[in-house]
Amino acid sequence: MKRIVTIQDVSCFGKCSLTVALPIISAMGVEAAILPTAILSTHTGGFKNFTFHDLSDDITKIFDHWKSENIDFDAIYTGYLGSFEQIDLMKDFIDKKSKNTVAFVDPAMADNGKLYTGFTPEFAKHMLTLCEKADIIVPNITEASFMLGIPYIEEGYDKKYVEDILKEFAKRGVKKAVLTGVSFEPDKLGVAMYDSEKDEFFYYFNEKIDAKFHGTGDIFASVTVGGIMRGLDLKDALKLAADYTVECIKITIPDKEKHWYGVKFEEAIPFLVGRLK
Ligand code: PXL
Repeated sequence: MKRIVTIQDVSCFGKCSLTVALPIISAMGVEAAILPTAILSTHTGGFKNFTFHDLSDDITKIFDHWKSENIDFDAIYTGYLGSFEQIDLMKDFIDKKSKNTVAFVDPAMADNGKLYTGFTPEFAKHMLTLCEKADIIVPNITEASFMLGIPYIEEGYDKKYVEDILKEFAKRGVKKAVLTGVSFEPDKLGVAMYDSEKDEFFYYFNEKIDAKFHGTGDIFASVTVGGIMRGLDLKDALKLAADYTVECIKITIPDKEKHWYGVKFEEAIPFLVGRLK
């Protein structure tokens, strides 16, 4: 059984970051170790007056203890990080990883043209320095545009816009760069990927559903890294992640007033597990 360590916040209520990564990775038959970077009462998207308790002081102590116990991971998967310092701690952790450990970075910090509450363009630039150390990154177009300092185009962009972004990440050292939320046609949404070693682009599209939910990027990232650990190549892992995310959204739509804060990913777990057989 492969082992992932996923490093991101615990939003106690709201179904994102660790509260989706842990159950999804476990359901996929992959061991999930966690390192919570902060504890929030809820996620920051739509709730007011959420609490935020930073756990940065514990991170180095936890890494040091794991090192003394010779604990190793098949993948390091970082998600939402709360500070510049946390980004630096992740860079250091990746620098010290074993050669075969996959460094998977989801620079979760923005969507729909806007940074999440509390983040700045400078933070996005700093996140880029973590992405540069990764084997695989999975930003959405908003995150990519903030990191690279290029204009965010909501719709009507062409393949060149997408492929220039992916190549820019490759130039900066990313082995396989993925871009999520890519759409060239009104009713299709999907992902683009550039494999710098093979100099090859890959696209996968699914139906575009007219609804947005928090946490779907975290679900997508968790399934992608879980799929790779289950032996899928990145293309198949991306297809599974896109299909499962769509499934989660479809299940949630009839109940979207009550579940605006996050999708009912739990009800789609049989779909996910079924696809891994
Ligand atoms: O889903 C990304 C995410 C993770 N963690 C926190 C968030 C969000 C998105 O809003 O607020 C705390």
